[in-house]
Amino acid sequence: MAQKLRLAIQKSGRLHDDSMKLLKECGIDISNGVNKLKADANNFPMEVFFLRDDDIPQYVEDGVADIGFVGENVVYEKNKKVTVAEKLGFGKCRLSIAVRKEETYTGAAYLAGKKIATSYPVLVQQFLNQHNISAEIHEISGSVEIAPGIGLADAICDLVSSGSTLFMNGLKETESILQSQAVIIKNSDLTTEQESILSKLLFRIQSVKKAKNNKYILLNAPNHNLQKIVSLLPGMKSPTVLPLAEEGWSSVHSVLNENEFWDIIEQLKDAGAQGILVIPIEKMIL
Ligand code: PRT
Ligand code: ZN
Repeated sequence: MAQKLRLAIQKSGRLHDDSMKLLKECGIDISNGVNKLKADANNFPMEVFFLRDDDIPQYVEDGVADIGFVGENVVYEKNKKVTVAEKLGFGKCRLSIAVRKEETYTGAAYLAGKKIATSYPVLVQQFLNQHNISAEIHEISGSVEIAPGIGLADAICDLVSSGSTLFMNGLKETESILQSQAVIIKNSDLTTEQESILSKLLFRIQSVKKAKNNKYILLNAPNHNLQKIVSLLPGMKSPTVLPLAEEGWSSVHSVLNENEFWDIIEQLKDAGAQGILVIPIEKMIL
């Protein structure tokens, strides 16, 4: 029987929906069993396991799952024998030190001799070692942000995204020790067949990610400034230029990167471009 790739994703929580969405965008249909422990993909040689995120690195190291979608914060805290194969672009957050807002934080040295509450003892200890600081780490598994308020700790180290949890608990973020996002991890002993399925999956994921970072742009350009407008638009190879029914005008089609988008739009308008349409791209294969 042909082999399947076994993927572990979070059963429920912050990474679940984005993981499912990414699979869908990759054309992988696993609509048949989200409430079960595992589900088969209908149209891709893959089986999906739904697990707690903390357990995913262990399952992948042991080869119970071949690959997993999980946050870098979990990968580096658990420190299992797995390889990061690709960043996924969702679940972005940072692991940060925070103290009571009225404290004066003078840098990492502030933490010397202090008590730090965290669910990430391994990463916090690494940070302290890098700065040659000794402090007491108090490991707790949830609601870390209340620790300073109840006198359990002087500082905390926890995940932050918007910062509102810290703010509501009278804390301020003072130092980031890790930037994190969801990644694919893989077992180190995949068979050739499994590696080949993984390459297909990675190819699809990269196409989806590229498409998200780019927009398709259409505009009308006066022919007298066509050269200038085309030079502003790199495109995948070079922009497409088609004559408009109206004499003296052309339609120009191209692809623009999200990062340079607003800059270039301004320059295009200045060069006389009109009727600019910007359209999302679903997949992009170079
Ligand atoms: O049940 P299971 O063990 O699977 O889930 P979990 O409760 O351990 O994890 P979950 O679902 O909360 O988070 C899963 C992953 O999402 C994390 O491991 C991170 O990789 C990622 N992620 C991204 C976050 C956040 N952003 C985040 N903001 N995980 C947690 N938070 C928490 C943080 O701990 C704090 O309590 O949100 C709060 C801070 O958010 P802001 O917006 O107020 O700053
Ligand atoms: Zn968890």
